[in-house]
This record gives sequence, C-alpha cells and structure tokens, in this order.
Amino acid sequence: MSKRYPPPARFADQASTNASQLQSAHERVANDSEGHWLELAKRLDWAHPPTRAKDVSFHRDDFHIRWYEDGALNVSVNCLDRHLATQPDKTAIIFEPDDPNRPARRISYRELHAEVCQMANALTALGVVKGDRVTLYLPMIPEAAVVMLACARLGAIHSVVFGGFSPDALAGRIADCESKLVITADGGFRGGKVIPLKANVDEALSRPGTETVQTVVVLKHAGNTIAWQDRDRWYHDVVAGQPDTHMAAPMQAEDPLFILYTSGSTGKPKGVLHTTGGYLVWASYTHDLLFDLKPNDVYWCTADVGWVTGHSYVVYGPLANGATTLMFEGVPSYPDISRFWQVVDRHGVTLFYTAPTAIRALMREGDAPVLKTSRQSLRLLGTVGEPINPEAWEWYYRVVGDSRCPIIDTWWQTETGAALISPVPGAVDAKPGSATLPLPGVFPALVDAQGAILDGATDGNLVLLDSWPGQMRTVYGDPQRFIDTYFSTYPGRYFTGDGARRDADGYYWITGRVDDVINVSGHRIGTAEVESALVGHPAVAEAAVVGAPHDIKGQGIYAYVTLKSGIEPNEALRKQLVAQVRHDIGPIASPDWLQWAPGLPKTRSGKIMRRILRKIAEDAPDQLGDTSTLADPTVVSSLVTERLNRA
Ligand code: 6R9
Repeated sequence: MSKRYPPPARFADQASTNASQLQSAHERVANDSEGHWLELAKRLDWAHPPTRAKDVSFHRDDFHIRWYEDGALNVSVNCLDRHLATQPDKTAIIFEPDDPNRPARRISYRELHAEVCQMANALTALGVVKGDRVTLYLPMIPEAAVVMLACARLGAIHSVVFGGFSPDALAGRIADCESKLVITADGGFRGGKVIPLKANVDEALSRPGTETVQTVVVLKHAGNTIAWQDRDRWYHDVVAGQPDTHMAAPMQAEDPLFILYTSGSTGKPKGVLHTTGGYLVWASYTHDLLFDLKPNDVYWCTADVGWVTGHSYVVYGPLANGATTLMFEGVPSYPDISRFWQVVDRHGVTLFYTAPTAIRALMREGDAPVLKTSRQSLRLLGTVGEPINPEAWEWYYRVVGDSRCPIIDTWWQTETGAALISPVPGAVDAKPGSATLPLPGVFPALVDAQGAILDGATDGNLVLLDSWPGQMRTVYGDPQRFIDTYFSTYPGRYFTGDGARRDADGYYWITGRVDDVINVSGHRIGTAEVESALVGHPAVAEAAVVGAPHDIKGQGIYAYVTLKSGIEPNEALRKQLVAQVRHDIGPIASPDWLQWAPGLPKTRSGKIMRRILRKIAEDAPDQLGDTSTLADPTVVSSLVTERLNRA
C-alpha cells in the first residue's frame, strides 16, 4: 500500500476547487460534454465566440481534430490587452538573471504589451505575415516571451528551438518548417558561462536547406563578440521607433499558433503543431485549476521556453490568466546549490513547478542548502517531465515544502499541449509517484498489446479514447506521419507511447516510454537520432542505443557501438564518438555509457533486439528472456561479460 497524502489542511481551506466541485465538473462532462467545453471557452475573450466546441474523429478514413472552429480570437490579446483594463500595473514577468548580482527585472502588463506591440510592428516591417514561420533560438529571458506573443499577434507561427541544441539540430528544425526569420541573442548565460547562440545560428545557416531565412534578428544580451552577416539586424534597431500599440487581427480558432519539435522513436524530430483556440483554453484552464491560481500568486516554472512546459506553463497559461510568471535564466547549482530557494525567497514565489531530475540532484546535496532559506511564501509544488520516485517526492514535500504544500505530479506531453493527468490540489489525495487521476474531459485507458481495453487494477499501454482542446493537430508538413505515429498502433485511439499501471483506486502510475524514446532529465531523445549520429562517424559500422536507469537523470543513454573491421577501440575514439553526438544533436544527447560491441543481437530478419540490449544495460543479464530466435546467440554472452558498471 502506498502512502496517501490528503491536501494539507491549510491549503485545502483556501483552495478554489474542492472534491465536490471537481466531481461536478466530471459529471458535467458526462452529461453535457459540449456544454462543458463551451463553458470552458468563456474564460477567454473571443472576437467571435464559438457556437460549437468539438468536431473530432480519430478514425483513419475521416480523420480530423477541430475545436471551437467557428470562433475567432487572438492569443496575444488574451495574454495582454484584456488585462490592461483591470490590472495594467500588475507584474506580468519577473526576470531573474543567471548572475544573482545583476538586477532582476519586473515587467508590468502595460510594459509587456508595449514591448510586444513594438516587436509585432517590427516583424511586420521585416515582411513577416500570417502563416510565416519564425524560429526563436534565445536564452530564457523575457524577450523570448515578447517574440512569441508578437508572432501570435500576427498569426506568424513560432518555432522555439532550445538553446542547448547544436547548430545541426537547429538547421534541421529551420529547414523543416522553412523559416523566414530567426531571432537569437549574441549569447546566453548558464551557470556563469556564455553560450554562443549567434555563432550557432551562423553555423546552422551555412547548412543546405536553410536558404529560406532572409533575416536574423540579434538581441544584445551577453555582450560577447559575434560575427556579423549581411542578413543580420540588431533587435534594438528593428524595434526602435516602432509604435508601442498594434491592432491584433483575430485568428480562426484552428489557425496555427506554434510548432515545437520533439523526438520520436523513428526518423527526424517531428514538428508538433498546436493551434489557437483549443490550445489556449486548455493551457489557461489547467494552469488555473492545477495551480489553484490566486490574484497575488508569484508563479515560477523552471522549464526553458525551448520545451513545451515553457510554452504552456511559463508563457501562455500564466499570461492568459493574468498571473505573475517568473523567468530564470540560470541553473539550480549556480552560484551555489541553494539558488532555487534563494530565488523563491527573493521574489516571494508561491507556486513552484520543476522537474524530478532537478529535485533528485538537489536532494543529493542534503537538506542544509534548502533549510538555510525561508521558503515561507510557497504554497504549492509541482513536478513534470518524467516519473518521480517516491523518495524524491517525499523529500520535496517534507524538506522543500515543510509538509505544508501539496504536490501536483502533472503527466502530459508536447503532443497534449498541457496537463491531462494530475491531482487537483485541493480535491485529490496525492500518492507519491502517481500522477493520480485524469482531469475532467480527459479519458485515458490502458490497453494490451492487441489494443483490448483492460479494466480495473492493471498494467498496460496508455491511450486516450477521445480528444481534448489542447491536443496537437498535426505534424507540420506531414499529416500522414501524425496519423501513423499516434493513431495506427491502436486504431481510433491516441497512443501516448507511455506505459502505465492503474491501481485499485483508479490512480495512474506512469512507468515510462514503451517506444524507442529515452527520457533524459525530462527531455525526450530518440534512440534513432543518437544512433544516426554515431553511425555518421567513419569508424562506426553499427550502433544501438537504449535507455538505462540513471540516479539523477532518471534515464541515461547507453550506446553499443560496433566498429568497422580493422579498427581498434580506444579511449580517444570513445571521446570522439561522444563529441560527434554532441555536435549533431547537442550536449543533452551525449551518451552516458558507451560499450564496444563486437556484434549486436539481431533476429534472423536483421532487426536489432533492443529488449536484450536494455536488459544488459540495466545490469539484469538473468532477465534476457528467450534468445534462441537470434541469428547469432553467441554475441549476447560477450556483451553481458563486457557490460559497463553504471555506478
Ligand atoms: C510535458 C513534457 C513527454 C513524456 C511523456 C512521459 C514523460 C511527462 C510525466 C511523465 C511520468 C509525469 N512524462 N510528465 N512521466 N510522470 N508527471 O514533459 O512533455 O517533453 O513531450 O515529454 O514525458 O513519458 O510521454 P515531453
């Protein structure tokens, strides 16, 4: 029996949603789902309110996902303009720099609106029109939000690329969506070091396929020296003299809002496309419900805007709700390991949302760095990105939250737009390690390998039986890939790629990916991408990559590499191969372990048996299962003997 944590009494007393209110919402969905969805949409300001909510079919012959289709609204107006009437001077964004000795910045809704309008006018002057793609490659600074919201004003589709991705990864993402404009900074700060963002953009744009980029807008931020190209324009020059007002055109609810690339089990990263109306309804509703948002909250989500969490829960959800959202450029360990809690105290953070990997890394340093800070302002804690082990959950609850703050463990994906399974903090008891129960209007199920729905307490593959407003609409430029990837394993159902267990109380326990995706510190890395980087090295004949348990990262990357005949493995070559992966994808994809493999276990049809490689990497050679179907069963014993010690 796992432990249950009811909402702490002091929190429950003031919570906006209690158990019976949550129950009513579930009943409303059951009795009148269309009415429920139309009601939810009223939290936004529509130029034309929708008269119809859901129009969805997951079936191959008539596949479509449309929400609020006859409605029209502008996302930027909902995040900014509408708050000017009621709270122009409220802080919209608090910016905390990497270096605590530099001043923090507070930007009011009025000021943010003015900056966004100037940027929208600047983008127009640069020739950006509705439907154009704009790539952002920026540090975690307010200008990232400014540009996203400026794009939304025009209906330009932004594609934010995480600043930790390599020039090659950036080039691929620019080429795939044929961006017209790239917005970057000279550099970004991370733990006292400067990341050369502009140099990476220069290198990316030297790659074939990126010729669509006409202009690069460069923000002066880190002050590092950069090379200058004809296509470059300074950010401060393009906004200078632009009016600080801008008439935003309403968009159709199904007009695209953004593309965000994410790794899948095969091929190159997919451009996940989100649209306007449904996405904003779902981001703002879940942000309000799950964080129990109150007018005076200071809300901090530590995710980078380069990931979906940064889109929905740093920028769009909080700003649509008129909240104060904190953006932090730094890392948890700089200048020291108390940094997160110092920022909490400095700005009076009340709602704090981070990833299990950060919690584990901080937990390893003991309680003292936490306990020397106050944290009295905190009233709720959240996690996202990967399963949280109960030990880390308990530590977060007891040490960080002084046993006074509920924890919301929010399960969702880039594809889902915002959270789907999570405790509503004043209404649902937590169980450490479980994302608990679906939100109203979300219908998960567990299925077996054949797709049969399993009842009661069971293990299975996690699917969603019906749509919700924040669902991705397509893979940009490849609608067939969308259907093939998510709706063909179990026809008529959305397959998440995750495995899960459901207990006797109906609580979901996500066990992790069941496909060839590795979740490294909450970041998705496709095994195929890492393998193709390794095979790109002239010494490599073949490579296979699997995930293996890692104390801090959750999962680490374990690579098996077979060299071309005549080439001897050595330490220098190992380093070269790791460098090759960093070069092709970025540091987050660096293999943690690299084992030389004289051969790989394959079926007679030549398919690599990853199941076996996973067990070897997990140090469980006694669980290899049946190896008799292998083309050459003898390769396994040498891989087992040579397996690496992961400690
Ligand atoms: C939001 C985000 C999605 C994958 C998802 C799952 C894992 C996310 C989780 C979780 C267990 C949670 N995941 N939240 N697993 N508990 N609370 O992380 O999106 O980067 O697309 O990753 O992350 O495996 O399928 P994304």
